[in-house]
Amino acid sequence: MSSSSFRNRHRDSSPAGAPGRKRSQFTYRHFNQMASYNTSCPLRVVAHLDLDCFYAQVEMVRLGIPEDKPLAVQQWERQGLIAVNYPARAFKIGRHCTVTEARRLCPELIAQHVATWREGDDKWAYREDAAEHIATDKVSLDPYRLESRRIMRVIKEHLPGGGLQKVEKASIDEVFLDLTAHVHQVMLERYGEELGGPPPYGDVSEELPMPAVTALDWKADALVDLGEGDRQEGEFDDPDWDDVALLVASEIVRNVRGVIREKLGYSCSAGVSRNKLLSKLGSAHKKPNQQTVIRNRAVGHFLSGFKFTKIRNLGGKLGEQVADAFKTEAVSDLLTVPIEQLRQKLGDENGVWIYETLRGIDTSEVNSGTQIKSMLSAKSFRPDITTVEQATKWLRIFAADIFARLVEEGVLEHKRRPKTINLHHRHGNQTRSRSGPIPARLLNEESLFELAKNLFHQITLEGDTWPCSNLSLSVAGFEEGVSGNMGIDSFLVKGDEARVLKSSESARTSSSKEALDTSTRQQPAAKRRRIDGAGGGIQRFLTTKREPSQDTRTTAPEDDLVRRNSGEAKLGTSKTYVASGMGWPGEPLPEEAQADSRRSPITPHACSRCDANLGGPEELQSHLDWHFAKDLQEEEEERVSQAFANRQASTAVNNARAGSQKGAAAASSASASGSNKSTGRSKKKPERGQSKLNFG
Ligand code: TTP
Ligand code: CA
Ligand code: CA
Repeated sequence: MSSSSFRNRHRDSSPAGAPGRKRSQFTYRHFNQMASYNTSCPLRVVAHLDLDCFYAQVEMVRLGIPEDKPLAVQQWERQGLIAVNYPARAFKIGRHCTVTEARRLCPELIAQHVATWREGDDKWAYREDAAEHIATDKVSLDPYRLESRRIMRVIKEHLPGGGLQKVEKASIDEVFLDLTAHVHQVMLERYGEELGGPPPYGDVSEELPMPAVTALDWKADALVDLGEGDRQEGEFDDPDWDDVALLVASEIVRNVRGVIREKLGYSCSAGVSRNKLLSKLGSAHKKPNQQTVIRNRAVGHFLSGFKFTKIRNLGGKLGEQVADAFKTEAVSDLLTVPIEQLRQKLGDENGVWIYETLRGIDTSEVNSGTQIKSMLSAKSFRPDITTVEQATKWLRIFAADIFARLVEEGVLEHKRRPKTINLHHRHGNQTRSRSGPIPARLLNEESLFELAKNLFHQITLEGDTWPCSNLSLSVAGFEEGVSGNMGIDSFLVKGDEARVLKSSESARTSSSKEALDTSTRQQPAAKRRRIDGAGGGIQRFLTTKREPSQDTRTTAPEDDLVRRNSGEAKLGTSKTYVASGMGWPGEPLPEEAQADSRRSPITPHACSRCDANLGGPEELQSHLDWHFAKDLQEEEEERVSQAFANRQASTAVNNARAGSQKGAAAASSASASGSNKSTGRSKKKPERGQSKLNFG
C-alpha cells in the first residue's frame, strides 16, 4: 500500500473505546512488526550514511591538514582528480579537472597523490614521485579500504548488539542502517504508556492511540518540507507514530555521525526515511555534514522534484526506455500515468516496479551479511612489458595486494577463503587466461605467488606472450567459515570441485540467456533475480545473501572500488571481444587498465563494455561486477570445469591431499592444461551427491 493511501485511510476514524478522539493510522500489529524488521512495516526506519569527499578526508586526517584547506586526491599526472574536498569545490574544482586545471583555479590547492605499489616492491606506499610513474606504479586503495573498515567497526560498536543491529556496507564510503528494531525498543522505553500495553480486546489490528506529543524537535536536521500542493496532509496534522519513529532514528543517526567524527575525524551526511531508496536520495540531498529526514508525509513532494533517472536502477537503459516511452524524465509527469499504461508500455514487472518506485515504495532489505566474492589486482602496462622477469615482479605485487586484502577478510582466522585463482594475460588483441584451485593450506602470499607464476607459465607455453599489455590476477569462489582446521578443509576438495562444476553448468544456461537480453542488466531487481535464479549461476559467484533487487551492487565495496580503479572492466572485456573476434573496440583511453580509475572520473557512469549508461557509481559498480562475474563464470565453464572433471577421474585429489607446494603446482597445472581448448570438452556427469548440493 502506498504511504499516502495508508495515511488517509484512518484519518477520521473513531474506534471503539475512544469516541471522538483521533486514533493513529498505525495499529498494534504495525508496531509489533518493527521488532522483526518486516520490510513492509509502515513504521520502518532506514538510514543511509555517505562519507563526505571520502578519499580527500582520509588524506586530510592522515596528514593532519586543517579542514578549511582545499585538497584534492590525484591519480597520475594528466588524469582527472578522484576526490575533491569541499573547500576546493568552492573554487569550482571537480572530478573532471586535471591537477593543472585545478591549480589554475586554486593555486594553494593541496594535491595528494594516491598510494601506489611499485614494480619490484612488495608493499604499497605514498611516494612523492608517483604521478610520473604510471609505467611502474599501480594504485593502491588500501588506505581507503582500511579507513572504511574502521568506520564500519565504529558504527557497529556504537549501535546496540543482538538483534537490534542491521548494518549493510553499501560501498567503500556508504552504509545502510535498518534502525527499525532499535527504534522500536527506544519507543517502548519512551512511550511505554501508549505503546507498551496490550491492544484493546487483545486485537492487534486495533489502531494505536495518537502520540501525546504534538510538536517534534528535529534539531538541526534538514527536514524535507511538504510543498504547497499537499492539502490532504500537512504540517498542521499532528505527528503520528511514523514521525516519532523517524525522529528517534534521526537521533540515533546524529549520534552515529558524532562518534565517527569524534573517534576517527570524518564527517558524513545521512538520509533518514522509511526505506533504502529514499534514504539514499536523502543523504545526497544536503552535503557536507548534514542529515536529511524524509517523513512519510513528505515523500510525494520530495520525489516529485527529481528526474527519475536519478533514482537507483533508473539511471540506465530502463530509465531511457521509460523516458522514451513517455517523453519525459520528470517524476512528477509520470505520477499521473496509470499503472495499466506503465505495464502496457514497459511490461508487467517493470511497469509495477516503476509505479512503486515513483511513489517511494521500496521493500528491499538491508543486508548485513554482504561479503566480498572476488578480488582482483591488475595492471595495464605503458609501455608493454616484454620479459618474464617483469611479469614476475608484477605477479608478486598482485599476490601481495590480494593476500593483504584476504587477511583483512579474515582468511587467517579461517573465516572465509577463495577457492580459485585466475590469471589473465593480454597480448595485442588477444587475451588468455588460466585458472586453478587454491588448496586451503596454500593460502599464503608466497603460495599465491607460486600459483600465479605457474598459471603464467602455462600461458607462456602457448607462445605469443610478448609484448604483454595487461596482466591481472584474481581470486574468487569465496567460501564461508572454514571451521577451525585448515588441514581438514583441504581434504574436502571433492566438495569444492563439485561446486565449481555445478556452478559452471548452471552458468551455461544462464549466460546464453542473458547474453541475448542485455537489457536485463539494468532491470529492476525482481526481474534480474528471476533470471539469475533460473540459471543459478552468476548470482552464486558474486553474492552471498544479497538480493540484487535491493541494491544493485553485488559484492562488497572495497573490492568494487579496486575494480573500478584497476581496470577490471577492461579485463573482462578483452575476453568477450576476443571470443567474438571483435578486437578491442571503444578504447578512447588507451592506458585504461590504468583504469586505475581514469575512466571513472571522466565518464563516471558509462560502462566501458556495453552501451549502458548507468545511473550512478553503485549502478556502474554493480554492472561491472556483473560483467566480471559473467566472465569468470564463462571461464569456469570453458576451462575449470573440464579440468575438475578430469581431475575427478584421475588421482589428482590424492595429490592435493599429499599437501605441499608440489601439490599446488600440480593442481593448477592440471587446471591450466584442462583449459586448453584443443583437448576438447567432454563434460562428465557430476557424481552422485554432487547434484544434491544446493547452490543458491
Ligand atoms: P563518492 O561518495 O561518490 O564521492 P565523495 O565521497 O568523494 O564526495 P561526496 O561528498 O559527494 O560524497 O565516492 C566515494 C569515493 O570513491 C571518492 O572519495 C573517491 C572514489 N571515487 C572514485 O575513485 N572514482 C569515481 O568516479 C567516484 C564517483 C568515486
Ligand atoms: Ca561520499
Ligand atoms: Ca558514496
